[in-house]
Amino acid sequence: MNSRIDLRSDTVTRPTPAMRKAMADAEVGDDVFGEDPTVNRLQERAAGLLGKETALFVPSGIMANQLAVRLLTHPGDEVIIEAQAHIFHYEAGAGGALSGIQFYPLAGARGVLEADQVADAIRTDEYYLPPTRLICLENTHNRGGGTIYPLEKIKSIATIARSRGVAMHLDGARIFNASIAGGIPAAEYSKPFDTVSFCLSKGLGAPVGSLLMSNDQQLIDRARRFRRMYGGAMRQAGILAAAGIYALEHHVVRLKEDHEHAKRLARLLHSIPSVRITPHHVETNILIFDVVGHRLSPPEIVAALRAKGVLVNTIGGPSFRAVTHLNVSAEQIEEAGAVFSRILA
Ligand code: TLP
Repeated sequence: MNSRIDLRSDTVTRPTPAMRKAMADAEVGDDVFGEDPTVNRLQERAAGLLGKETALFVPSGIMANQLAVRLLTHPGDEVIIEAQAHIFHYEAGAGGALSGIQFYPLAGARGVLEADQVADAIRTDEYYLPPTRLICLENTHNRGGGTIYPLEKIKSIATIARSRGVAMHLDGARIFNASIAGGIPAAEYSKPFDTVSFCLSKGLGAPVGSLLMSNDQQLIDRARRFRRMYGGAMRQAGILAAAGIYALEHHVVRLKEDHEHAKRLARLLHSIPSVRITPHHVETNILIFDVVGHRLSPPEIVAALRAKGVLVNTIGGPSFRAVTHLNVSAEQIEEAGAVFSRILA
């Protein structure tokens, strides 16, 4: 192992020895026949945690999101989405390519939309307009800076959606970060949605996998068909599911440490004159900050930090992203802070 401090994403975590043991010991079967007991157990547990009837294990968060889009729309439909959302920004154009939909992106405040913005964007029922079929929200919001979507705003948007016959999908890749930070059960957040996804491979520290949940068994049966079509049907996937079960049992409550680390790093960054960050905007494990008036360009800053063992990403313009996770300790946060002040001073 090297001593670098990797803040590029919470996707970079390595399975712990105990997680690897759970994987090695997993009872498995062929999941294409529905016979992998560990996958079945993970699906039941995930559905229970999110307060939904049924769940499907899929290889990635993108597949979970794109299955939802496919299930809840028809080609030519319109999907309302926040303009920085992962589904719109980072999924390689999948919504158009795989579901034939178009997006109606709306600018949110750190990723959060207001109900009246959404209400105004829902199309009236004219034959020459694209039918609004789906609203996708993201909680926490990645490019918003790990923002927790306020439950009241979700409920207001859902009320409008229901009254206009529009479906709702939650990209809950980091829903447990929202739940732990805000003290609201994940099932409460997920209640207003027709479909919900979450990722095991982010802050929860599993190597692979996401889940798609719904109360509608027929919808999840169709998701299984599309998962097959997209090449995501897996065989002895219980080895991966075991890591997921382990993560749900051992790595949820500890997310609060990541949040404390992120808040501490935000304060350290705030004390550097060239850095623009609002520490109280850091609600979970993602920090977004700008560096202004520095002689180095953003890619040069990334390279200089990397040379000192601290890895972060640029996310456009003067903006950078740092993400805390279970492979970053409190001491490493202090070390990273010292490296940031040396490079950015
Ligand atoms: N996010 C990744 C990158 O793709 C940006 C990261 O490093 O944060 N929804 C959200 C909100 C996500 O942040 C991500 C991954 C996904 C979905 C997709 O998950 P995967 O990578 O499992 O397909």
